[in-house]
Amino acid sequence: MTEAGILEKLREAVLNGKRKDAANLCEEGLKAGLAGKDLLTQGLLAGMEEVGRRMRCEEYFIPEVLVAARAMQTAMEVLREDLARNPPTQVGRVIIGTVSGDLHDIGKNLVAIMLTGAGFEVIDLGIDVSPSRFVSAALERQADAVAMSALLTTTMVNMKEVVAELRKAGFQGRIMIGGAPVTQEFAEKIGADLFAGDASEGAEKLKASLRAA
Ligand code: B12
Repeated sequence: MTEAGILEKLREAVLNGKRKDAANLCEEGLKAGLAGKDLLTQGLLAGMEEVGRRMRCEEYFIPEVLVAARAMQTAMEVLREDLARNPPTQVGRVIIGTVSGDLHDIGKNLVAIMLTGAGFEVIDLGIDVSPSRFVSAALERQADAVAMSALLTTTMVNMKEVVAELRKAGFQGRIMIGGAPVTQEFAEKIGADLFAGDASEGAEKLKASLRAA
């Protein structure tokens, strides 16, 4: 198979959630002399980008996104060693977590997947993340953005404190929020920079916002 053929098949394998095919194609690509970062960006991430587009058009739903993400993660294992030697250029570094008191993480995990797919380095703090943990991670890891998720009307209010604490600590990056009860109006009210209604839109908006900076 030609190099272009391998990349195209890899993109399709992610799109169709074929994890064994994706892993085998990465092995074949490396053997054929393709760079790990090209297999990542032009194969795996290109596939995830299309997944995001299909999700926005409601051609793909959560199950398709999750199998695509699993295929991407399996194939990434094959590339790990090569990528560690020649790391790809990152779009930016994002700290993500579900806010204090909230244990819902399915949406947050989807956002992390789509951000990774868009080329971000994602540091996932998990669930029930306190404002001080968001702040220390953002500063210590010199993040370009902090992304927060909340699924409860009783916990979304905790986002306000995180925004205030981040600003007080001098954090200069973008702050993006989302989750079922969260709205654009709420984001403006608490001083967050960005709101998105779904994971794919979130990745696109953050990328565009950092590019414009
Ligand atoms: C699964 C679920 C649970 C699971 C969570 C498992 C897990 N690992 O996440 C369990 C069983 C643990 C649970 C517990 C509870 N739950 Co619950 N749960 C749900 C349920 C059924 C689905 C949520 C979900 O995962 N949706 C799918 C994901 C993909 O959607 P999403 O999170 O909204 O994410 C999308 C967008 O919002 C966006 N997004 C999300 N986060 C972010 C972040 C950023 C930065 C961006 C850009 C975008 C973004 O992107 C995603 C799509 O691409 C909802 C009902 C529903 N249908 O929504 C109730 C629901 C959220 N739960 C509810 C409640 C009340 C509870 C409990 C309090 C129940 C109880 N009495 O114990 C507890 C609270 C526990 C806690 N402290 O958090 C209520 C909330 C009501 C409210 N308005 O506050 C809901 C709405 C059910 C209801 N109708 O009453 N729950």
